[in-house]
Amino acid sequence: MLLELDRDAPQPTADPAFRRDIIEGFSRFPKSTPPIWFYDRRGSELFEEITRLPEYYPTRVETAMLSAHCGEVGAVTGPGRAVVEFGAGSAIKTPHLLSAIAPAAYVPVDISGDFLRESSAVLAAQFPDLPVVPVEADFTKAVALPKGIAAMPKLGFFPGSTIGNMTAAEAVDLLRTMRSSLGEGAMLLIGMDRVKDIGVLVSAYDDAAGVTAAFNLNLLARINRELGGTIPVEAFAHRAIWNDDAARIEMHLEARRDVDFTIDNIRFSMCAGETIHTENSHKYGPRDARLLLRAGGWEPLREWIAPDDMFAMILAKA
Ligand code: AVJ
Repeated sequence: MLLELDRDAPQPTADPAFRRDIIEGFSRFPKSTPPIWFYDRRGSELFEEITRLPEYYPTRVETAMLSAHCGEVGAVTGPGRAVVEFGAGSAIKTPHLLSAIAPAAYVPVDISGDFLRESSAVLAAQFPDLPVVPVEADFTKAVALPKGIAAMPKLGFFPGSTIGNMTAAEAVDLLRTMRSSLGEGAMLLIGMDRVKDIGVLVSAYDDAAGVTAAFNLNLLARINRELGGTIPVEAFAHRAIWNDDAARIEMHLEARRDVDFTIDNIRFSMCAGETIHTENSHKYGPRDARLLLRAGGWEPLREWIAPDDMFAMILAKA
C-alpha cells in the first residue's frame, strides 16, 4: 500500500541549495562539491548500474549478509517497528529486511523525489499489506517523520556504507541527528565498508566499463543543465585515489587542460591537472566503526562481518 508523499515533510532543497553548494564549492581552493548532488535522475540510475558492476563489491556483499542474517536481526529487533530507511529503498536489499522483521510500516527517506516514488511503488507492490510512507527530504538534516508512525518504535536502516561519504565530524553529527529523529528505544542497522587491499578499493571506484566515471562526470552535465553552466564536460577526467592517512577513497574530476567556463554567469577557470573533489568514501576498521557509532550515541549490539573482512553490518541501540 503506497501512501501519499508526506506533505508536512520539509520540501526538497533542489535548486537554491544546489546552486549555493556548487557556487560555494567551485569558489574554494581546492574545489569540492557535496556528493548528494550526484543523485539526479540520471545519477541515481548510474548509481544503480554501479551496484551491479563486477568491481563494486559493497552492494553484493552487503545484500548477501542481509539475506543470510536478517533472521538474526529480526530476533534482536522484534516485530512491530517502523523501518526508516535513509536513502530510497534499494530494490535488492530492503525486501530481505522487511520480510524478516515483521515491520509495522516502511518509511524511505530520500532527496530524489522521482526515484523515491518509483522505488516506493515497487516495494509497496511487493508488500501489499505494509504501509509504505515515502518522505522526500535531505536526511543529513533532522527529518520530520510522518505523524502516523510517530508512536511506533523505529528501526533506522542505513545500508550501503553511505555513512562513508561523511567525515568523522559529519558522521557523528548525522548519527546523533538520526538518534533524535528516530526517538526513544530506536535501533539502527548500519552498513560500513572495511579498509582492505588498495587495488580492490580503487577498482571498485574506477571500473573498467567506465560507469563510475560517467556517474562522476554526470555532476558536470547536471550543473550545465540545471544551473545554466558552460562546463566543457569532455575536458574532465574521472579520478579515484586512496588517501591512506584519511582511510578513504576520494573521487575527483581532473581538468585535462586549462579551462574557463561560467555557472549561472559566474566565471571560473581551472588549470590543467587541477581537480574538483567530488566524493569521499571512508573505510573503517572494527574499532573505528564501533567508536564512530558510540560517538554518535549508538551502542553496538551485534555485528556481522562478511568473508575476508569485506564489509560490516552493525545493529546498535540508542
Ligand atoms: C552510495 C556513498 C555508498 O561510496 O561506495 C559508488 C557512492 N561513489 N561509487 C560509495 C559511490 C562511487 C557509494 N555510496
